[in-house]
Amino acid sequence: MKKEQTLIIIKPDALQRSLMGEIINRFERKGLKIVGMKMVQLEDVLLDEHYCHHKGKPFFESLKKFMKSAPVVVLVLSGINAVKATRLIVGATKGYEADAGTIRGDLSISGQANIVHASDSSENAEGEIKRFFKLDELFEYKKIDYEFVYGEEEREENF
Ligand code: 3AN
Repeated sequence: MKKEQTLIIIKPDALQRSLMGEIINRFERKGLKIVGMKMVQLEDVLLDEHYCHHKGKPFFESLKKFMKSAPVVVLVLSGINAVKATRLIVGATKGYEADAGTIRGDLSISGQANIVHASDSSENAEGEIKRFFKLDELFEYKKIDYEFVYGEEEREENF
């Protein structure tokens, strides 16, 4: 168990389909703490970096076009094992394969328009958070439900 931060992108399809509140609500209800949140228009330089593992694949240009088609909302979530916990809530990459109960399983049926991005490892999360947020856009604060979201042994100062 470790305290982690992870990066979420709420994609243009979620914005167009009025699903942003529903998605943020699911992360909040889980007990994840929002420590950064803003709306941004993505551009090529950042997308080339973020999706470099897909460069050269047939869907790369279309993925970039989709990600630029409307603003996105980026969030940094904090919590115990936040990367894995968040990936479980988000579900498998393709909406038509994702389990019911997950964000993608419940709200999408596409491989590309799959509602959210969530960092897939602690190392990638660190790099992605730096890519999208300046230090002064991330916040440290105590949330009043903290003692009920975690057990005594799991709590630490300034979680
Ligand atoms: P995940 O978002 O689950 O980590 P990745 O990193 O493999 O999955 O894919 C990044 C994004 O690229 C996906 N969220 C999706 O929008 C797009 N993508 C992945 N595979 C495909 C595909 N076969 N066809 C179209 N778009 C895809």
